[in-house]
Amino acid sequence: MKTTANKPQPVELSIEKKIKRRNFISFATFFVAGGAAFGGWKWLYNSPEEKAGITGGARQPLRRALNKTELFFRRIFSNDHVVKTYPKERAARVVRVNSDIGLTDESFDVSRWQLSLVKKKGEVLKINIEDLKALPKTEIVYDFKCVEGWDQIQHWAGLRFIDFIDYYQLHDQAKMGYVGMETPDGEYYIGLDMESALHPQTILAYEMNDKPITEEHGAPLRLIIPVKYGIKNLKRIGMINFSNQRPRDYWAEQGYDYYSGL
Ligand SMILES: Nc1nc2c(c(=O)[nH]1)N[C@H]1C(S)=C(S)[C@@H](COP(=O)(O)O)O[C@H]1N2
Ligand SMILES: [Mo]
Repeated sequence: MKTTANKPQPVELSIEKKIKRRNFISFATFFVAGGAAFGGWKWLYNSPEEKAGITGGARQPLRRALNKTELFFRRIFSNDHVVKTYPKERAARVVRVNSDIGLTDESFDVSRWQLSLVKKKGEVLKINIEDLKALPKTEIVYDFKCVEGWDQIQHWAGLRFIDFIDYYQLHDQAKMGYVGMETPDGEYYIGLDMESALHPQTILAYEMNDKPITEEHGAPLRLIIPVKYGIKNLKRIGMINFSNQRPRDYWAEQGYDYYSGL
């Protein structure tokens, strides 16, 4: 290795000059930022409060900022954000079973199951599993996450929700704010923001590990929505509807975050 001794050093500002310059910059920054902060605070203090409501009491500009932040996060965590996927070999062979609310009705018969698609109030379309299986199939292998603290790489397949929307001509419904889904007995129910429902990885699943979904995992049709925690992944879908108001949601009623996004 060569030594580099005796090389001329680059000319530098003297230490003292550097300190002076830094001090000037920090004082200037302090005054400008401080002034702006005070002005901003006065502006905020004098601005009207938003109307009373659930979030009532916050100054309007703050609420606007909060609403924007929420929208911003909902955007990134929905369509622009794709959940990490894995090769098939990484998928668990023994898939964890979590809970069975809405799956306990003794009279339920998978072979007679039909999906009720509520297009409008009073306009219900009944759909068979074969109808859905005839449409393009999409597979996904990803890390399924439950709020209770476990996760597992799982392999699911079915019809993308966005393809379902397209095939059943639900474009007007897709302009609404929310999708609601319930088990046939109405015991378990979820509400989804439309952006997450239309996410390209959201699937109406009928297969797990290349076989029809078993009853405990939600046969014949369950929701797989990788941008959300497990609680939103409704097993045994009986009904799907659309609305501009938040649909009822089982776990949100128990105090969990309505969006439960990842
Ligand atoms: N109908 C129904 N769907 C459900 C649940 C449930 O209790 N009933 N539990 C949810 C929760 S909390 C999780 S973590 C996943 C678990 O799905 P799995 O049993 O296939 O692992 O299903 C979700 N969907
Ligand atoms: Mo869960």
